[in-house]
Amino acid sequence: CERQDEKPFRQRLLVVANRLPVSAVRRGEDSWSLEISAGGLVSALLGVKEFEARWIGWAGVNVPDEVGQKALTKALAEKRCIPVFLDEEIVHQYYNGYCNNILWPLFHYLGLPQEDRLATTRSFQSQFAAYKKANQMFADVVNKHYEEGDVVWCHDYHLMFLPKCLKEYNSEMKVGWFLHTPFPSSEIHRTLPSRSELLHSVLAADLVGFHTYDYARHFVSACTRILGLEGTPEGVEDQGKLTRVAAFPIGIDSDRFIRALETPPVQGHMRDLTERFKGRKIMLGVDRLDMIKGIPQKILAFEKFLEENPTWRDKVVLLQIAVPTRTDVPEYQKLTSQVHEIVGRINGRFGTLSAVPIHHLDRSLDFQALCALYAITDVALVTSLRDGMNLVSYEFVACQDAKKGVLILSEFAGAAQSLGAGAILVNPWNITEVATSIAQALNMPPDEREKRHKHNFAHVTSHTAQEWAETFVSELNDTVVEAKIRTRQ
Ligand code: ADQ
Repeated sequence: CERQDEKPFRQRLLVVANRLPVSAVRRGEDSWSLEISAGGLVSALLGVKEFEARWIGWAGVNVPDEVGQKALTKALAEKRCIPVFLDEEIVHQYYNGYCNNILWPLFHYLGLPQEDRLATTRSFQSQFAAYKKANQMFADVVNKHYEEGDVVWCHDYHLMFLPKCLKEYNSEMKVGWFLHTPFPSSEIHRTLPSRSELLHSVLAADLVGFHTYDYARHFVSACTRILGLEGTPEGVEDQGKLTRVAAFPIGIDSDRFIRALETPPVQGHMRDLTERFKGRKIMLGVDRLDMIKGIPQKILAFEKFLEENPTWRDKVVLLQIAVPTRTDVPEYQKLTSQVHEIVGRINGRFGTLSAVPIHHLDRSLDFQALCALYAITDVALVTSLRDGMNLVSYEFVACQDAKKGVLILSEFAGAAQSLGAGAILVNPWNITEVATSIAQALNMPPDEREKRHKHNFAHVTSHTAQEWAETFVSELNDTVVEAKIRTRQ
């Protein structure tokens, strides 16, 4: 959120997201240290420099005492961040429960939880109540800091109830809402008990954005089929009020990656890594350790490739870097153990005294190490089972202008629509197909690699995070002006 140069800002922007872009660690009664956290939304919005942005969100910690809250508020203010304080019970019900256990899997086509029906219904109701309460708490903080003319940009499935709460405070507030995950087919959304209330709340926004036209289309279909509203080419109409619905595919700050490659620390990392894996082709996976990322499927496909291509066994290595997330949720703990078990088995099966085929790290890498890894990679493997966009694929392409490596990309990632022509697209559920694609990528002739890379590099460097944010905000401004004109007519 900080700005380096002196150009005047165009407008004040209140970015509201569940998490602030920093994690706070308490060092004493009134002292805190702040660390930037990894994640797609953070990466994208760090590239946005045109607006005087304030970020409103939860700092990821429970701060029950007033002294701690005051000190944290002060420390965050220096980073232009404003905290929303949520207590443990709300976090448990709203964040772990409704957001991560219900909406996240549902929006990624993994369905609703399959527990005992009655228990699910009961916990569902209390979780939805907590979700609404938490959204209201976000709205209270936004309203306190709102100044006339501000643009309020709400992010993601955690805050679907927020547009309604904000408009109830002030119907003149310019409110946009953007979803970073897929919006599923209306037949999937239809299974959600609170389906209608959530759709109505989102429709209170002036502008609703998605990564792809498909997600936007699914949302409009849900509104027409479930709510019986009218879909128009611009969006959805409800009792004369038009909510504009459109696709705004996100990008990255590609220059930041390209510039980093020239810096001594990144060059140093590149030399070390190249030396470390000399004589072997490098395949790379970088993901949050989440079930939607298809990490077990990816590793099993790599095993199949090794099985079927014995001559490659000592000539290729898979580096899988997985940042642990939501570590207190049992499904995520199970996934970590499952990945460790598969990696251990495959390394036992194909490793030698001097080398193993898979290096798996459960941790976040710093920006320089990440850039170096992207740059020395021969083949990147993005095998998400579903993914709103997937920025790792963009970051890899940005760092590959020298090497022109190959991107293997899931057809179920939003990025398949923008990078599909340059990548090898795969169905991540089809292990055999992914294994065959690995062989195709490793054997691809240089002229074909160059042609594919050129296409993707042109896209990644011309569709940036900055352009994404500017387009969304200017569309939001225009939408509000047009709505006023329509009302006057
Ligand atoms: P994510 O699910 O977090 O984002 P993605 O878009 O791939 O997924 O972004 C991950 C970000 O975290 C990247 O910037 C990457 O560099 C970083 N990261 C991942 N693993 C890392 C590691 N081990 N070390 C350091 N950094 C790491 C959500 C949606 C996506 C959507 C984005 C943005 O799920 O579909 O693309 O928001 O809208």
